[in-house]
Amino acid sequence: MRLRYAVATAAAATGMLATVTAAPAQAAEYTSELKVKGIQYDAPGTDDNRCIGGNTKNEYLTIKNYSSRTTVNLRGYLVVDAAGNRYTFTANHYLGPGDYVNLRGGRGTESDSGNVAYRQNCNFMWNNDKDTIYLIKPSRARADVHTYTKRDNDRDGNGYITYHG
Ligand SMILES: [Ca+2]
Ligand SMILES: [Ca+2]
Repeated sequence: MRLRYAVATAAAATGMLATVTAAPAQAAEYTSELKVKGIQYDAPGTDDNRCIGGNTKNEYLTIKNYSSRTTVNLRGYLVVDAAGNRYTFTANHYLGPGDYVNLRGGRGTESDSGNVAYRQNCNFMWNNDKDTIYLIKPSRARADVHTYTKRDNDRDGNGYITYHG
């Protein structure tokens, strides 16, 4: 019985994530303080996923607090790509109004003063041709979602796309 309960719970959790990531809603505007400011989805140079000497750290997502008065803790927020790869912010990370964090690939130390967090994974997360970025609240509600293709959304071809100014 206990095992059956655990399996059911896991299935429910999986279903919830599937619901969250099912249909990209590009046009939707979310009433979220935190949004995706932009993404360096294609790190400059040739992709090299070695932890030392590679360039995964130069692939990053910028999450910014667009509220004028509310401080938001990033803890429990989730970032997911189109393939279901995910990263969860597990440490407290308080973003005041206008504050931001760059979520970089590779390994490093999360730092509020340096506005940086690391996925602690040296593999690239964001596809260089096309992908979808899901920023999910701890409640599993969507905070922000963007789908891109290199051809349509990165006209100058520098690997960076701006979403919110
Ligand atoms: Ca990439
Ligand atoms: Ca660009």
